[in-house]
Amino acid sequence: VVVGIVMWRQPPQHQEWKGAGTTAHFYEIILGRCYTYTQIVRPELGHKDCQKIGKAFTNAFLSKDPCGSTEQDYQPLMELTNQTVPCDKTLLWSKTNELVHEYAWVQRELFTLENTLLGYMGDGLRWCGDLGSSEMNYQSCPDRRKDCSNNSVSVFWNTVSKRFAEDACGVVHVLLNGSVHNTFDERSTFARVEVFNLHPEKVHTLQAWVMQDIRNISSDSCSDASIKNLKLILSKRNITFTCEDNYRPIRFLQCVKYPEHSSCRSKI
Ligand code: N1C
Repeated sequence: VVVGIVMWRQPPQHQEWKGAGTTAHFYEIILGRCYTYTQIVRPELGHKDCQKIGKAFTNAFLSKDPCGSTEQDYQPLMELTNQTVPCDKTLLWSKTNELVHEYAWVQRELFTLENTLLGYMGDGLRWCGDLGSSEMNYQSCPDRRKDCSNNSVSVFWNTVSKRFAEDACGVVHVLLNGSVHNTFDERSTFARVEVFNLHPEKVHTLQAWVMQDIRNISSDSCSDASIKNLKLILSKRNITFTCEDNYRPIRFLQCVKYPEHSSCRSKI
């Protein structure tokens, strides 16, 4: 008689993806951020129900295929987190994540998406669920390029960015990066989603501030081909476009970081 012990490898509890998994303590983080935002950052939103909002957030993706995420999945969450941004105070950005938030931190009346409740809650986090489980997948989540574009995180940003642009009114500002190959990148959320969801009846002008890396300033970026493309798209949409290179107030922020740089050394 042969007595064999068969060692079974534990099957993976979740599907395996190429991207990093859900941020550890995701639920606690979004719940905490919701309370911080509605109680401390904007107490006028103190009536929002963070327990409900937290549940709606996780219900948008738990027990679902993380590569089949849809705008509808996030609708209940969207309805619980509506918020008004005053006209002329919307600040969009593309490839200037750090600088734009430094500027919004100083110019407190300006709103980037991360200065609204939903953007604040989701900023920098990763999350996904699994069709065959009611748990979050902390092991891996779909990578936007290697797995699928309709993943829970990308669909979230597409959905909230769309609403943010639709809600904007007056002059809208955008902070662009003049030191990358495509300053206006057609694949970016700004280009794909936000530009096309500004309402021309409410938004008369898009004003771009194009900032270059202070360590290698080249010729002006507003005359760049990709910016001409943005101007063309907006003129077809009946929105006036203005562009300013190296906007001084934001240059000062760059000078805080590199005070010894030649373009920062003149005495004001
Ligand atoms: O694709 P982008 O920039 O043009 O997206 C930026 C644009 C902003 O105007 C925001 O309103 O779209 C909105 N937005 C965010 O606020 C945001 N926070 C974090 C879009 N994406 C956001 N993220 C994550 O960064 C998200 O995972 C997305 O894929 C990147 C976008 O970075 P980008 O290319 O610099």
